Amino acid sequence: IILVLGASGQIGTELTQKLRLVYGNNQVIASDIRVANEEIMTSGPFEIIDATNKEAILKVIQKYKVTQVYLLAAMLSATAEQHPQKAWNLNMNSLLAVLDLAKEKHIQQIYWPSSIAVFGPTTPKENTPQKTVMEPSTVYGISKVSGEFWCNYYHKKYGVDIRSLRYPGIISWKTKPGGGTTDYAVDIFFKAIKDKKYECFLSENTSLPMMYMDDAVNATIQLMMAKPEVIKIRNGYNLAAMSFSPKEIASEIKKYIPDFKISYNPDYRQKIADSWPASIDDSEARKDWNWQHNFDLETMTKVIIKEIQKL
Ligand code: VAH
Repeated sequence: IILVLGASGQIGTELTQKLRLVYGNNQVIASDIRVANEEIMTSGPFEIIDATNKEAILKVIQKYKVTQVYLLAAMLSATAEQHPQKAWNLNMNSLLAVLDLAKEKHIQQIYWPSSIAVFGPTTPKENTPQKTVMEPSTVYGISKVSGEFWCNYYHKKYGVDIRSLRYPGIISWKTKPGGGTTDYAVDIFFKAIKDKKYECFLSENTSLPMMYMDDAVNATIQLMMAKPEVIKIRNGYNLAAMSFSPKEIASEIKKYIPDFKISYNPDYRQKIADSWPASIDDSEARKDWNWQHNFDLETMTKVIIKEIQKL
């Protein structure tokens, strides 16, 4: 039985939907601090859980005999800069609660997302390697790099089967993201179709590692299904699919909406984006458990435009 913490979020929503498709609706308990979308609420069990409350999580684990937890509850980079203490509390205490529940053998396996945000201004920007300098300059990045070291510690010391991926910016159309720096790449599609124009909060040549939601969800489930012996990295696999700048995604959108106009008005999120790599080397994931992305900028743009126009 699987419990998803943070099932109302951008990734949590689509991950829950895919897990229910793969394992069956009643095998996947969705939970969040707030209710989820209609489909999540009606297609299988749902529980309101504060992911930082270990006792509350344990109660649901015992109620449904949960064996695996996917912890997607977190506060993302832009919001975390506005509420540092709240972000640290949510991002760290939810992870430590779930790690302890695994150490105490209440659950057998954990998925916890890390992020390219673990890298900072001193990290090599191009083709960033799996092992390199990690000096994050954002609250979110500090929580993710700390989380990575805790995951490694609990695996080495207590044998906890924790698995993790350093997600790039994730692009989706079904669920709006909340509070991320890469969220411009989601919003731009909706604004291009609705208004034929978009004012971007990052500068035009800000190239960032990105991935279409379907690739991120499939990578997550593929990692959790892999045999333990092939998992060589327990703090967070680099994961990549593409990199693009606002200028590049705008010109791709123009192939479908020729009179689309983009303007640039960088705000505080520019500093966050500038601290992150431009591209990632994910050869370890491709080697250890056959990771392979399916969507690049062209194929992703084609799908998203088509799907939003159907809404
Ligand atoms: C954010 N989407 O923008 C998240 C992610 C690498 C970006 O961490 O905060």
